[in-house]
Amino acid sequence: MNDRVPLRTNTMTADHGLDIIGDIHACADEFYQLLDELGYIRSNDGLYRHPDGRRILSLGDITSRGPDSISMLEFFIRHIEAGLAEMVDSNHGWKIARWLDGRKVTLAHGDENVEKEFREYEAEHGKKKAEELKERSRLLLFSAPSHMLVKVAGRTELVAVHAGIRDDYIGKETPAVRNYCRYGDVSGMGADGRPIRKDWAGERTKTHPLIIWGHDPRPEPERKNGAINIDQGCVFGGKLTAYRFPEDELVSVPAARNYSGLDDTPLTRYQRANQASSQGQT
Ligand SMILES: [Mn+2]
Repeated sequence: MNDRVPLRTNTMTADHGLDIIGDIHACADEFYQLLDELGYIRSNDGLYRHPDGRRILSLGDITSRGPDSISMLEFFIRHIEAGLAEMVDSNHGWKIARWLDGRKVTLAHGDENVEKEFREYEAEHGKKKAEELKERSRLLLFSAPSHMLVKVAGRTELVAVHAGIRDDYIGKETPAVRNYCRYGDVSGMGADGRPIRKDWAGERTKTHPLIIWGHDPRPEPERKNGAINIDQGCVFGGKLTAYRFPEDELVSVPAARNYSGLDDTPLTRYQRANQASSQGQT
């Protein structure tokens, strides 16, 4: 159904614990630092394993904007194959998948960095190796489920999704559901040319299952109506966050710097908007 590439499973159990990771955006240094903080240890085969058997679940957008997209693609290809990690679909992931599939797409918003990294990879490792990695990356990204159901004793206790989900979409994989999970509740474009993102979590009327999401950065993790945003804009100089399940703990590492090349970032816009609204309340 997903461009002839079968989807991976959309169900996980959390027997030994899960570490759900927010938007990495090619920030490999911070990602490996976070794995270290979470207790993962690099084995001789190059794979990161947790002594308690915990697993990694990425909310997607592992590439683009930051410096190390290929490193993150290779990490998730290898760790998903080894059963040590999983990853859901995302807007940048979907764009890169279509680019790797030879579709006509415009690479922008940091996706052009991925193309540049693949050119450099080919110059260093040759065309054959580059084509192999591109094909494996294409399969990795196209086979990602739109959202992950985390089951405890057969019941869905947690949903991990990139940009958001409606409660009546949970467990479904239609084009509308997949689109919503990638981009969230978007209604047209604002005057600044950016998509208007509606506050789907704020409008949520249920509090179960717990929904862990990213995509829309804010300076601190935000809990709202049984949903937790764990995108702290690492690539914009914020933090990379993990949500530990079932411990219900948040662990973040600070970004070494703002990698995005932008002065006006989602984090600065968030701060401006919140200053404006708190001044409006006086
Ligand atoms: Mn995103």
